[in-house]
Amino acid sequence: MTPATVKSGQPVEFQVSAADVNHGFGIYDENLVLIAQTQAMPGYTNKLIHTFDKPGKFKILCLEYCGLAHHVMITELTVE
Ligand SMILES: [Cu+2]
Repeated sequence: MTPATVKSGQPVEFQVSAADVNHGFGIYDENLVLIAQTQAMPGYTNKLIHTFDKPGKFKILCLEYCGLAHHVMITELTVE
């Protein structure tokens, strides 16, 4: 994900696509509560606009079972 750091209080546009099969793109707060989500689909770019109201570390997890590596589809977003 580029960039991996965004600012709080400003809308962030996520452009989400996939290179192989359908995936889910879920953003979770520090308590692992889902706060925003969209689908990641091959050949299509979904736009998700979210404004983070506070700084912190957020997790991005795949929301749709996509294959054997589904459980390792995780990354972190820093909100300053
Ligand atoms: Cu998955």
